[in-house]
Amino acid sequence: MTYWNQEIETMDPVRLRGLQSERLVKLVHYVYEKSPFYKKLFDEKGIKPEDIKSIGDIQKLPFTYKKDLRDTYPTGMFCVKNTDLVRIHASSGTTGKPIVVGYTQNDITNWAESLARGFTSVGLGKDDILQISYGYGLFTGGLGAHYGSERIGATTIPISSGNTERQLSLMEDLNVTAVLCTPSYFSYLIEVAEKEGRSLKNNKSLRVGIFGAEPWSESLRHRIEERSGIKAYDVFGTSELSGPLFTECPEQNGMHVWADMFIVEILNPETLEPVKDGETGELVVTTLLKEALPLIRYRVGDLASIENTVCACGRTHPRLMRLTGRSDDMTIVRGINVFPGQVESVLMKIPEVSPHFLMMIERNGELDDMTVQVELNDLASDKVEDYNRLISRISHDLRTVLTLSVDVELVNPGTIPRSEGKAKRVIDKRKF
Ligand code: ADP
Ligand code: K
Ligand code: ZN
Repeated sequence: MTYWNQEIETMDPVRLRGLQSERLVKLVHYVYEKSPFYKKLFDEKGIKPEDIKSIGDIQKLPFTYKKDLRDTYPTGMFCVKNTDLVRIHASSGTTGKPIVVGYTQNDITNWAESLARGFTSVGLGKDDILQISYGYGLFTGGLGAHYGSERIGATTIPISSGNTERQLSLMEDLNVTAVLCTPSYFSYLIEVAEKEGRSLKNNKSLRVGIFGAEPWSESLRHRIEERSGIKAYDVFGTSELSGPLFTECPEQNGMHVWADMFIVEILNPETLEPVKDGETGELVVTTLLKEALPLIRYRVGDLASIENTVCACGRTHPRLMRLTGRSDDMTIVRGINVFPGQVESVLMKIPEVSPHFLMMIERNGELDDMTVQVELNDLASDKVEDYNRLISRISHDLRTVLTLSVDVELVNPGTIPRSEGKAKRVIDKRKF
């Protein structure tokens, strides 16, 4: 077992909590002093930095929201002046007006450190060749992964997303060992490679994929691993917390949240009380070391669960389990909560369909109707009876998982638009 930073990664949980306490106390003084936003927020809530004596006091601190970042657009929540900034990124704006985030030199270093730990844990190092197929630019995916890759001394290919033919050629020509991109884009790479008769399964060097930036299911992981012969790991991050940050270890059982840098709380969305280990709730994160844009009890907007037990890999840091979806990704159809991830998990158990699908929601009179467009792949038969059987199977499985009847429409291979970054799954035509 290799570690990037064994002392920290395997630190005794009690000492780790002590370190968190120490850093939280410092953070509270730091933001109060440096940021008019936080000073005002604390004053309004009647909180003094001195009130926070340890991590046990964290619940006294106010929450912060994406809305705060939007209201103070572009840099109103920053704690440093331009002199100390070295980088700016912006969120992809999936759910509204984009937000701007900034980094000091130390912020970039710690970000790369987070990823270096994760990359090392899945066996990547100096001898590896990493193809970074996340978008480069304002999106944090490309440059974030790039700095992590360089940090471990891997040969880094900054290809960015898109230009699928070239992705496949370079992958072969340069003996790439790991690819980093969204799971939906990698599914597309697999598909194009197969179509061109150069299935990734026959690629001898490629062995690891680190996929994230959007929700994906365990069944899609199996599909990807089976069709490409690689090991596929999940990575989580958001622009506000830095970008891609937490990666799965070889256990493939949750992403290690680096507790020396972040405090994670999972709260019941109604009571805002902490839920039990393993229970799903709202993800709330406090950044312990960020200088430019530290966040206190930030309501990320994702539903998640964590496991605090020591991992079989030896790492003591909590694991963020696979995310069901962001809370604002959830659609309510006939009063039932529906996540695209649920649909994906059903579809990926059916060999004849591709990972590309669309959920179309309409209102007919008083009722919501959802149609799931499911794309067939080359394994599908063109006999009418098979076609009908497939429709009934998918409808049945979706009804079981969603507890909702939906229409299923099968479409030909290649019909649903492909995404080079985050996939768009829901088309909601209802007017509210
Ligand atoms: P935007 O919020 O505009 O999409 P980001 O690129 O910062 O901008 O997206 C971060 C969000 O992407 C997370 O809050 C989460 O909802 C989603 N996300 C990122 N990685 C994963 C992952 N591995 N699994 C599920 N969702 C993820
Ligand atoms: K500068
Ligand atoms: Zn582990």
